[in-house]
Amino acid sequence: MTLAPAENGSDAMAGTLRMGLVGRGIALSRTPAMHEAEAAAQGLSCRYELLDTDAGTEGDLSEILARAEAAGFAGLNVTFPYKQAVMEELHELSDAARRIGAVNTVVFRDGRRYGHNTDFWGFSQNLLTGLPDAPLGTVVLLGAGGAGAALAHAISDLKVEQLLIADTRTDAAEALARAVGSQARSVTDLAAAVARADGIVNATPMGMAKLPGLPLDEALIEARHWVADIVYFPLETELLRVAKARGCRTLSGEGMAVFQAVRAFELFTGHPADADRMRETFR
Ligand code: SKM
Repeated sequence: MTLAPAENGSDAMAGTLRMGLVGRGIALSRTPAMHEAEAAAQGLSCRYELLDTDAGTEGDLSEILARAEAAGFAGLNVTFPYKQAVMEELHELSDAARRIGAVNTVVFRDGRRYGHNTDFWGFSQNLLTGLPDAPLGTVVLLGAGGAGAALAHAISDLKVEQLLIADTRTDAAEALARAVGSQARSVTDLAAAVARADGIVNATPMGMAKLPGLPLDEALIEARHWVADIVYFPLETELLRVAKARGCRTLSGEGMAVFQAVRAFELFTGHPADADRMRETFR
């Protein structure tokens, strides 16, 4: 990955909208395909690059951002493990990014860097469109990391009565519950929490192809639960497979991946994006 400057009129990249994803181990990301397909459908020339610090992208986060900005990128998506660290590199944060304490979308404009969190909106949209009748009385959220924080705020904004947050790092779960507000609390007795929950949401990496397994004991899952996962590779995680076999309503991470990209595309380009068209790239 070269991050070549685009200002030069003779540069082959001139007129091409450039964007990228910074992260570690991101070779299987579907985000480049979604952005490039949407741009092509809108008649825009676009190149979305993977800036994988595990696969040859040199420099630290600060240097990568500076090179992308100097090369004329419209913006960058940011993923594990940089969603918190990137906040130090920005001039302004959206309200959601500030509340959540994590940024997954950086927009470069007129020498300033703006941080947004589109995972937050992506999860809500996925839940509202994918499981529109899901009861939101009590929801158990597994994982209080960067993704968990975005989901906790999204779920609490959907007016759940009780959000129960579980993480092996109890201090992280407690801090997130405090940040979310009075309807959230951290739990250590997962069995008791799940027994009174309507829904279970996985925001841990458990179930990813490179981290197979279940984020909770499968014996706790009952048919009356709805179960959502944010992992999208594979689309059917072990959690969703078990939940479906129990008769639960399930929601994969596909929709969240699509909707976070929809909002990021709109922030990068200023053009509305078509979620159904972007979802087609998963077929
Ligand atoms: O927040 C998103 C990010 O924008 C893109 C991504 C991916 O392509 O794997 C994952 C999430 O962290």
